[in-house]
Amino acid sequence: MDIDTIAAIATAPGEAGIGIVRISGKNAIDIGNKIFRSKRVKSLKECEERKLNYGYAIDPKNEKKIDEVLVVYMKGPNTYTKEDIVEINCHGGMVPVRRILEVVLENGARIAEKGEFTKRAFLNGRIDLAQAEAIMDLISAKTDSSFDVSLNQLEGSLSREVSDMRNTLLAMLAHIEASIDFPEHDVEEITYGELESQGEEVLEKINKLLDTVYTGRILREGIKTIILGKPNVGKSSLMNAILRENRAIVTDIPGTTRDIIEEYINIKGVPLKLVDTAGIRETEDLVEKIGVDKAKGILNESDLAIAVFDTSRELEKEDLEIIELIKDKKSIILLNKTDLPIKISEDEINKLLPNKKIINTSMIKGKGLDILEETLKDMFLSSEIQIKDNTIVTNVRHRNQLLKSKENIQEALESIRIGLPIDCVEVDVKNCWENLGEITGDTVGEDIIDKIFANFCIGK
Ligand SMILES: Nc1nc2c(ncn2[C@@H]2O[C@H](COP(=O)(O)OP(=O)(O)OP(=O)(O)O)[C@@H](O)[C@H]2O)c(=O)[nH]1
Ligand SMILES: [Mg+2]
Repeated sequence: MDIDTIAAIATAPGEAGIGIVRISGKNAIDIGNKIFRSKRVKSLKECEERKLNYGYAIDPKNEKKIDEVLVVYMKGPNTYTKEDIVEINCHGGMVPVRRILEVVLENGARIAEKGEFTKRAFLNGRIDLAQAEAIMDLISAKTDSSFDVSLNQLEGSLSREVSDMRNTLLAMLAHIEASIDFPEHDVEEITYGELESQGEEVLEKINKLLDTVYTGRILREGIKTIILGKPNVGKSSLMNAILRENRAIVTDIPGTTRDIIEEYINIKGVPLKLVDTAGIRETEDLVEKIGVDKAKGILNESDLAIAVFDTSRELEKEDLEIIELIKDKKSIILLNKTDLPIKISEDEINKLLPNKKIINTSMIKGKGLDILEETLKDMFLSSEIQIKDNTIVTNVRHRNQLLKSKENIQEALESIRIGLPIDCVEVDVKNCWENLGEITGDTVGEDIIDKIFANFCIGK
């Protein structure tokens, strides 16, 4: 294992109240000592552990002050990485953090790779792989609910379920070993019966976890919701009204929005990834045309469409095209601009789009938004998003491992049922045990570990 001392800037780049440089490894405290000066103490080592100490970071070459700092050291193994850690809090901003990092590197640390602090926490056995991935998910969470799920996973919810299943599989393997060692007829019969029920138990648990994958994706990415309609119907106005800010440009010129605009928002507990698009119409304008094509592309991969119509104008051929596009799609219809004289009736739309929720709105008057929000809540919160205390699979790698394990256990069960020799069963049970172990990192190659941590941010 790599045991050199690593360092990185732990805070986001840019101007901020404070910036933090973190050092981890066996020389961390020595390095901290070399660059920290304080009126109160001669050396960092004299200071109390886990307490912030006021002073200056200096360059030991010339004793020149770099910045005013607060420094803390923590001795392993009760730290994030299980190694000795020093954290230097300096003024936020690109220059002070970079300068302090430079002097730390000159004095014996090397720059940390992406995710290397967390990788050490994993390699040193403080957390398992699923928990390490949860940390990354916490940092990148875009919705409250996905944050909650990741926190659950960090606390070990998924790891516990995986470990329970692996224990059952180990018990199965022990049975199999016993029956190979004592191959009397009656032992074998008992073994097959018991193996079947244990295998079914594992399969059921895997299926239960796989059932959460759709919810997991929604929590991770939000319900991808496209706002669709012909030009000038009020799509961007709707986007702004939902976000309660002037995010998208609104004008009375048709074709105002050309590129897509994406934002995350939580509506009554429903995480949405809201996408405003260019109004759908035939156009000669090259830029607008690309925007229209993009909108149609996004519609295909969306979970929900909010189709907006302008009730102050008769239905036009573009509206009919929209109707055609969303006919078989989960969608909500907004009849907008109801503050103006109405030219489209709800009945007319109802005939063309039966069984769709239709809401009368006026973005100018702020009418109908509350009904829209309630509708979204009813549509998604009750049926599709059940977080509470359930373990939810949000990670694609975990899902793939579960799918592989499912195949393994199904094959094992098949062999048991048709009475194939016990060593055939053994192979599949063992594969299942290994594939599940890759989720928590108990059985996983170095290449996979490297790949996972390479997706982390620097300084974590
Ligand atoms: N009277 C009235 N005007 C509205 C309403 N909603 C939007 N508008 C106006 O309609 C015009 C177009 O609104 P946008 O939100 O830019 O429409 P859009 O669908 O995004 O248009 P494109 O981006 O061109 O496709 C603006 O002048 C809005 O102020 C409404 O409910 N009532
Ligand atoms: Mg627009």
